[in-house]
Amino acid sequence: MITAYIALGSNLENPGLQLQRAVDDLDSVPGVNVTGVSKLYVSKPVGPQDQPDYCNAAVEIQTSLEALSLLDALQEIENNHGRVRTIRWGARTLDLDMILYGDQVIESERLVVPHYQMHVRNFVVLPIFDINPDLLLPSGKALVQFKNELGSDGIEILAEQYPWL
Ligand code: ROI
Repeated sequence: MITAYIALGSNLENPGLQLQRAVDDLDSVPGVNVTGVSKLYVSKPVGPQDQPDYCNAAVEIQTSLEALSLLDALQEIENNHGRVRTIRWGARTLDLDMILYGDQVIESERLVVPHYQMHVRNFVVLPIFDINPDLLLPSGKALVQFKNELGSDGIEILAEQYPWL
């Protein structure tokens, strides 16, 4: 079993509900068990500003799936939530990003873990910190160090405890 962390984001069509349903969808994937869920956050868009605020959260899972099979499962859930890929960094109904997959470092065409922008995104780091404040990255760096560097500009807690809504 591998412990992995998935970041969730949505800014269209009832974002909080999109994320809540996505947690349940993930837990029902064969070979995936959700073992931790963060608080629910609302955050200002990073990237183009002419789009709605985001809801963000993260989950910890235990999985028997290979990394690329897990990626397939995440993309299938995104598609089931009506995700359409139009403009880069544009609004979306559901984004599921694999942030960490055990302590593996993967740099393939389809998948890069640890996620290459996690250290600049407080909407990724804060939710994972909720679940595991002692987490160490494959580099040996502590998650809390990212959290302290990033601060909490542009992000607020919407709900403390899953189920959030
Ligand atoms: N901004 C915020 N606040 N939250 C996100 O989940 C998010 N996702 C993205 C981009 C467009 C980069 N901006 C975001 O993909």
